[in-house]
This record gives sequence, structure tokens and C-alpha cells, in this order.
Amino acid sequence: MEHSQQTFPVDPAVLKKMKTELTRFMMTYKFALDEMDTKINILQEEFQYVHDYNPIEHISTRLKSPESILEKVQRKKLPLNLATIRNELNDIAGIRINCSFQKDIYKIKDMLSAHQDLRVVEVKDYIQAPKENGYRSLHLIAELPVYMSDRVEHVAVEIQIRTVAMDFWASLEHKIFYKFGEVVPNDMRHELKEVADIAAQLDTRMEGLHRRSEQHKEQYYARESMKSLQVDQKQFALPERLLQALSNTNETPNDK
Ligand code: 0O2
Repeated sequence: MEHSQQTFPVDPAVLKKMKTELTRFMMTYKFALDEMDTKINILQEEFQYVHDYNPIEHISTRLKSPESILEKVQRKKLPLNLATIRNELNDIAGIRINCSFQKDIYKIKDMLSAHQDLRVVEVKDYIQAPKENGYRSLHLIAELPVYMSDRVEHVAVEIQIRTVAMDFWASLEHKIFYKFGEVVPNDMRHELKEVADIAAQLDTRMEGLHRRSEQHKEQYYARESMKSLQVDQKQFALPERLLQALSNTNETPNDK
């Protein structure tokens, strides 16, 4: 018992210094998440304005707790110091973006990748290649600069981008099975995969419906725009029979 205590720094001044260092360390990740949150909110608002459509349903962020960091360091058998933790653990800051449709996932990835201050260092595409259990999601590890009072830190953030259907499956699977590893019985493993495939079919069908509704909207607006014309900021009704009669004369400007 006594020898394990001897390895622990007991000097309160040292402990206090370590706590301050750890707090500053964690703060850099919190600031990186704040920056990501702002970036994504801007994308969302601007996209809504330009395209009259919001591809993001929900955003959540999480900072890994010191206990989880310690657990992961021990699991990976890494030396316990802040420099190693910074270099080896990429998911201390995590952000999850839930999109409406699968195509939006790649749109958001491209928009984020275009940010000059954000460097995508790793991409894991579990949508093109789902995990054996059926897990689908796009994971990016991105690094962004965080300006502290006395230095600039390049901080890694794990960005998970997925549809609401993928998120529904992953959240419940996490609750039920994830981290049970090999313990999941075969029949349940099989059913879990089937349910993931059903969720993927839902995504495909909803995306199809969305595409059709967009086409319908375009055709509707094209028809509506033929019902009036504007001259000198005045709106005039445009009778269909007038357009038809004029078209029937077959007279086009090039004929003259
Ligand atoms: P938690 O508790 O959600 O944070 P890594 O050890 O992170 O370097 P790994 O595990 O290969 O390497 O990274 P990967 O595959 O990108 O997975 C990282 C995160 O994705 C996990 O974090 C989960 O959040 C999620 N994830 C990956 N696979 C699954 C899965 O099969 N089911 C569910 N529900 N989520 C998954 P953590 O730290 O493992 O867990």
C-alpha cells in the first residue's frame, strides 16, 4: 500500500501546478469545440439563407472527462503525460453533426474541409464501408488553431457526421451493446446488422422523397412564374391564352 503512495506527488504545490496545467490543457479542447460550434452555426445559417434549406438537424459537443482520458491512456498502454495524450488521443474534443440526408454529410464535410484554418488529418468513412455490426457514420479528425494568451495550440477535434437514422441506430446500439465486444450473441449480432440496414433503407427512401419534392417545388415555381410579368416594378397578370396566341404566330425575334 505504502509504496504505491510514494510514487504520487504529495507536495500540495506540485499538485496545484498539475491541476492548473490539466485545466489549461482541457480548456484548449473546450475552446476548439467553441470554434467548431461557431463554424457550424455560420454554415447552417448561411446555407439556410442561400439555399432555403437547413441540412443540419442537430449538433452536440462533448469533452472527454479526465477519468475517460485516463482509462483510454491505460487501455492503449501509453505513457501518462500531457504531450503524449495530446499526440495520441484525437477524441478529447468531440462534435456530432446530425444531418437530414446522406448527401448532406458529404456536403458538410466539403464545406468544413474548405476552411483554411482547419486541417483534416484523418477520414474514416463508415458509410461507404460500414462496420461489421452495421455502424454507419463519417468520422473526421480535424486540427484547428486555438489562440491562448501566450501561445497557439493546434488542437484535434473528432467530428462525427451522420444522418438522424444512423444516429438513432448508433445511440441505441451504444446503450445496448457497444463495448460488450464478443459477448453479443450471434443471433442478436445478426439482427443488429439487419436493423442498421433497415435504417440505411429509410435514409435512401427519405432522400428519394426529398428529391422528388424538390423537383415538384421547382416545377410549381416555374409554372407560377409564367403567370405574371414585371415591367417598371409593376406586376402584370399574364393571361395564358395571350402567351399561347402569341406563340401560335410562330414569330420569334430571329424571324425579323
Ligand atoms: P464513446 O464512448 O462514444 O466516446 P480510437 O480508439 O478512437 O482512436 P477507433 O475506436 O478506431 O479509435 O475510432 P473510431 O472507429 O473512429 O470510433 C470512434 C468513436 O466512434 C467511438 O468513440 C464511438 O463514439 C463511435 N463508434 C465507433 N464504432 C461504433 C459502433 O460500433 N457503435 C457505436 N454506437 N459507436 C461507435 P469511443 O471512444 O469508442 O466511444
